[in-house]
Amino acid sequence: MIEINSTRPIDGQKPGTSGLRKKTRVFQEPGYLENFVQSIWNGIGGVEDKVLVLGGDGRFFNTQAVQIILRMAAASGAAKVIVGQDGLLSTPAASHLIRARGADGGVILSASHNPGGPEGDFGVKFNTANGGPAPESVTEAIYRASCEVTEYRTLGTPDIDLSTPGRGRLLATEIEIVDPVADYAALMERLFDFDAIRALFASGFTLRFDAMHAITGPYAHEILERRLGAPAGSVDNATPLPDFGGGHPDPNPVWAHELMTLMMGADAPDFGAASDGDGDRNMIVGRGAYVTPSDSLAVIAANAHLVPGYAGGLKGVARSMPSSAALDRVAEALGITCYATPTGWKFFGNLLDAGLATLCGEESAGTGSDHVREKDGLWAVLMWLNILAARRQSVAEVMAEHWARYGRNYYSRHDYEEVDAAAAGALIEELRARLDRLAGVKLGGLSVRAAQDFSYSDPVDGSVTTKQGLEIHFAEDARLVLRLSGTGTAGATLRVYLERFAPGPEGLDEDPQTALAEVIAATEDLCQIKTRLGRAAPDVVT
Ligand code: G16
Repeated sequence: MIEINSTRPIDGQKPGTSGLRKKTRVFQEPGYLENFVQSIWNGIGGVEDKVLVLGGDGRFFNTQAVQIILRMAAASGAAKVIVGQDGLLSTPAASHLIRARGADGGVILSASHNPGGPEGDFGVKFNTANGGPAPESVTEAIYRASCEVTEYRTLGTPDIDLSTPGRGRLLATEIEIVDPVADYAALMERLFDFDAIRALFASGFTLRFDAMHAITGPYAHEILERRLGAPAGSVDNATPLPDFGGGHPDPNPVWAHELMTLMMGADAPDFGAASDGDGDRNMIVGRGAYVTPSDSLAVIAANAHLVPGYAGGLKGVARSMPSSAALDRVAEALGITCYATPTGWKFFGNLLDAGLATLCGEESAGTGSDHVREKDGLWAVLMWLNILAARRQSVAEVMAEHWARYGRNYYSRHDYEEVDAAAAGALIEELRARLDRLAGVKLGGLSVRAAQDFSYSDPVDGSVTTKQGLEIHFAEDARLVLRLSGTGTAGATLRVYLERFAPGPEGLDEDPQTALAEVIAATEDLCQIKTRLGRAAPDVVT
């Protein structure tokens, strides 16, 4: 029954910031997915007698890919695969299942916020036994295996019916089909004060959650509407679709513009939120008040004591280096350490496992805690709801008080998408070569205080990761970071992160692009992005 198919290595199966992401049609090429999955098995020392979790965000090709992976797990002797009903699991729910069931790891099918469909993107990610994205040592081993793979194992069996929870067998492998929402919803009930949030809704508080036709629809419906009593219809675009309704399931003001328009208008509800394709990212917006991910993380840290699951205090916090220093200010006030890591959730895993950090987050709309080992979109929404239920203030009031106390880190990210990879690479390389000579240089109205090529030494396992972004600090309490995205599937994406601190009490209410004008001008002065990349303006400004 086991089929052993000979194959040859396929170029480019190197996991990026978050697993292997390619165009869907690339994943659909004969043997492409099989080669990579076999390379995962080989890279982690085989799956014989192991327990795996499997599920995805429901994007086009999810259904077929789940069946292929089930057959390959069984053909390689896995003891058990726990799979989400209909092949669905949000990324945070998969992380939770791995941990709760003591599984050896899991395969998550998603290209996150990237569009889906036959012309969109697909992705495969391996998470380890702690529930988190595989660290670089493991992704490297998987990549090496992909360069050496000569055969893959599968079965000639028909597809398994995944439409009903229950248990079955594929060869000797037990297949357990689970409700994708149940365990996760129970975890949320343990962390948050559901009574207080229910009382908030009962008092007339209104919410709009945009699931963007992606995986969080069923989760948000169950938790926000059914368990917490948000009015029916509070969860919008709640049915997951294989192409996300043709949209771009990235929860930021650009791609969630319908929600933004609603929240900035006269009929805005009290609270708005959105999540992405696989449910790990979030956007938070109050009536007339957009909250940047970096600010959201800082507010969550400052108010975590109001939430039952975190009432005991925070052991420490962590943020990705390009995220703003708003979190650092809260950490200082709390007397705890704030770690700065490279971009990529995998870098938080060791800090969370070792008990050095309780909360962590990224400017790219990811926020989370040690309850799982992934960022968690709905968790962030519940954090805010719990905080608002305890404080009984609007989002705008919470933000105003936060800035008045800690000062405001104005922040924006400018993305130049699908630019020529060679030109973007050269821009970064040339700037890297000039970093040593930048201190003291005047750029626009600002002067460079220090410049560095960010590298990270993991305080837990000592591993060192280099070349993680070019960081330029200005004497005027401003900062510029440049790096190339590791999640794109076409050309290169240059990310420009801009930040400037306003201590207050004056000047806390400016438009961020205005407040950052000098940093934007200094960036152009420094690297002439627009001329070199042939773009008049960034493609996405968040
Ligand atoms: C992934 C990673 C995040 C990272 C983001 C952006 O998110 O998990 O840690 O911040 O990519 O990475 P880049 O700037 O390299 O594109 P997701 O939601 O896409 O899995």
